[in-house]
Parts: sequence; C-alpha cells; structure tokens
Amino acid sequence: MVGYFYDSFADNLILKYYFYVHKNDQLDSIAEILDAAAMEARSIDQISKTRSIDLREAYEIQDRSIQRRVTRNDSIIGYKMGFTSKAKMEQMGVHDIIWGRLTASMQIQANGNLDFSKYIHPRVEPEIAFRINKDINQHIPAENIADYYDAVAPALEIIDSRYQNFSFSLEDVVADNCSSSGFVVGPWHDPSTQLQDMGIELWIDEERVQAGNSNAILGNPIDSLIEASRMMEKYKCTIPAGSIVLAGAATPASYLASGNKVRGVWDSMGEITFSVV
Ligand code: OOG
Ligand code: MG
Repeated sequence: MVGYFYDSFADNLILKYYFYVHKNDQLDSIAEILDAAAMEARSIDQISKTRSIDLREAYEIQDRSIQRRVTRNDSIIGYKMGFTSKAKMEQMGVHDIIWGRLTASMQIQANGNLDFSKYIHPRVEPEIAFRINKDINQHIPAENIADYYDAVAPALEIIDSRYQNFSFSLEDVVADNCSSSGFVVGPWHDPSTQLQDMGIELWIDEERVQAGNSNAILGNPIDSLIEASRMMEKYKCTIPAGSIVLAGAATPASYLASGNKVRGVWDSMGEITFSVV
C-alpha cells in the first residue's frame, strides 16, 4: 500500500515535470515565431487556432519575445495600455484591458519618418502618454497616482498585428505584444494639464479620419495609469521611473499607406506629425 502511494506520487511528479518542460519549450517557440514575424514584417496564423494558451502564458510569451529583442541590444523604455476605450474594443472585438512593452527601437521622432517596408499592415491611433517618475509595482489608489508621473504628452501609437487580417483572440494579441510596433511622443507638458474632456483628432493627408475625446479612455486617461499599476501588481512586474506609459487609443485606429502625412491634434497639447515613406 505504502509502495503504491509512493509510486503514484513519484509518477505524478515526473508527469508534472514533463508537462512543465514541454510547456516551457512551447512558450519559447511561440515567442520565437512572433519575434521573427515582427522582425521580418511577415504575418502569421493566430496561435489560438492550433494551440491553447491561457492569459498568463500569453503574457509569458510576450515577455520572452521582447526579451529576444533586448538580447539584440534593444531596451524596454515604456509600457502601453490597450482596449481602454469602447471605440477600440468595438473595432477589434476584444473586451479586456491589456498591456504591452515599448522598446527604444519602436520610437519614431515627432516630424520623423516611418519606413513602411518594416511593417505588415500598420495602423495609427491617437493616445496620451505619461512620463513616470517613481517605480510602479503595485496598485496605486487614485488619490496617490499624481505622485507617479511628472509630465504628460500627446502620442501616436503604430499598431501592426503580426496576425493575418489583424484578427486575434485576447490571448493572441497579448502574446503579440498587444500589436504594438511603433510610437511617437510629442512635447512633454506640465503634469497638472487637464486630461479630461480633451478633443483629439487624427488626420491623414488632407482628411480628418478620426475625431474623439480623451474621456473615451476609461472616462479619464489617468484611470488607465491606475489600471497599469493594477496590472503590475497582478503580473509581478515594475514600470521603472523614467518609463513612458501610453494610456490607450481614444478613437479607432486608421490604416497607413506609403506616402501618407499623418497628423494628430490634441486640444491644449498641440500636434504631432510624421510621414510614411
Ligand atoms: C491591439 C492594441 C490595442 C489600444 O490603444 O487600445 C491598443 C490592437 O488594436 O491591435 O493599442
Ligand atoms: Mg494603442
């Protein structure tokens, strides 16, 4: 009897170890596939069509795929929130707040150029950025959140899902670093800038393609930073002082084409432009 219990206990451990090693290898290989797709600007099938991954595993894949860039001398300089507005949730059919990482090589200078050949099917969306001045690794209550950033700025995010047709499940998009592939930050403003009820427009060439209001971002863009802090606690991560945090788009995203001149306009924070070349 004792032997039987011992044996089944040992078998169980071996089985658990086997699944652990196997899962670990699987997460690594998905991270490698997503990293290669991003680097080669090549779309791939949705992961969820052939493999079942849960949300924690999706964040683990995201972490590992971004770490692959870091080993190639890129560095994480910020974080992005996604699906913080109804406009975005409805456009993409995903209804949970997500977060991803921004690396130095993803940054495009204001008035600079975006090289279209490095993207698959890029879209642009208007956002608001926070500059963090104190590590965030736990849920920060609303009354203290102002202690954690020292500037705010208008920002544009370039998203470029690595999945065909920009279609994905929640787990797929998280594994794919929440589609993030570029961002432009405009001039930094005083942290006391009123972020609520700010009109935001997106222009491509001579056409106004999106018009919205900052209240679309969770009712108040600051709430997106609070959400980011909650995520950091949940996933045991830290947003270090000095990081940029993007609050999420206030409007749906618009597709880019070679030759486009893109302009975002924020009431009381000015404009950002870039060109697609
Ligand atoms: C996912 C990223 C969502 C936002 O601002 O809501 C996002 C996507 O739309 O592909 O960045
Ligand atoms: Mg975004």
